[in-house]
Amino acid sequence: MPLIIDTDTAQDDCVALLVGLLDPAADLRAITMVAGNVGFEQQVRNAFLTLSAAGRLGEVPVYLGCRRPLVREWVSAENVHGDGSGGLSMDQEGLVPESEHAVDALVRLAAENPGELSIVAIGPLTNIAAAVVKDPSFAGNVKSLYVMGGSNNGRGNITAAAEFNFYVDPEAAKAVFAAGFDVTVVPWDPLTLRQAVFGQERLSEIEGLGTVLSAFFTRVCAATLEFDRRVGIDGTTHPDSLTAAVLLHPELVRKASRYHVDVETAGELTRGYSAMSWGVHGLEPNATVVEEIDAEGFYAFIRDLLTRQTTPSRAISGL
Ligand SMILES: [Ca+2]
Repeated sequence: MPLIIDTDTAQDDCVALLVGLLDPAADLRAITMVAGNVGFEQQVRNAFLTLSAAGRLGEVPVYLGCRRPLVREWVSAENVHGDGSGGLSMDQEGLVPESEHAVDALVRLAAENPGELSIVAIGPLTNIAAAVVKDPSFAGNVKSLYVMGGSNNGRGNITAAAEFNFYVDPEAAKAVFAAGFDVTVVPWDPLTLRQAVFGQERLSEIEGLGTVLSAFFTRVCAATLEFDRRVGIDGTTHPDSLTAAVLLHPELVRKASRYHVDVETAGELTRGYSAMSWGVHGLEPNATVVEEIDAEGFYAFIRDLLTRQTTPSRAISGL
């Protein structure tokens, strides 16, 4: 399946990139970077690190996109993710992103392959919204848009009401849901929080695989695991890799329903809140929201991916 991953690369974004890079079902055409989790340049380093860990450095182009939200100041999640790669480092000499802007690349690639490309958007939706503004035919050219964001009438993570990606750029998220994409949403709560958490037993099993990728996974998830435990989540969370996985393997979805999704931009306490209306409020559905997955199947999918032997394209210090 031809796809683009739009990412604020840190922690589970790295795992999602591994899915795009290594799953035989995936044909990853581009990585586009958007302001989100950690500093922009660090996110780019994390993406190159992940490409190297997968043994695919230089094979998939990295495009740099919007460096801040549409109208707001950037908010980071460095308190959650640290540098986003567990302190791993690599000589980045000569690694150059594409010169074309990510928004231009998104518009161009979608127009060159109308109805064929899917986008997995696992950061704030700034690049996607900008592409919609730039090219009114963009939404129609994209086959399907898979969004990690919001909560389905559940808890936020950055505030009580809001999930991080929608909180950081609520105007972008609102614009994307109004743009007419064929959109599928993987929300934070209840889906990710209840079904895509890897507890100690699974983490030990992954660590015991003894591959480059299992060591990479353990390192990039370490800071987030520490944070999660402090806030009462008993394991690592995988919203981004889950989003990529359900695009490539729809059989992992046990239940999904049509909703009208809109995003709060004006609320005093609810900036970035996702209002997911389940069909009784007279609103036309505009999104499919994943409600339940095959949790064991998802874990097995990630574990099997990490079992693969790879040779890093460049030496990674810390692995
Ligand atoms: Ca992300």
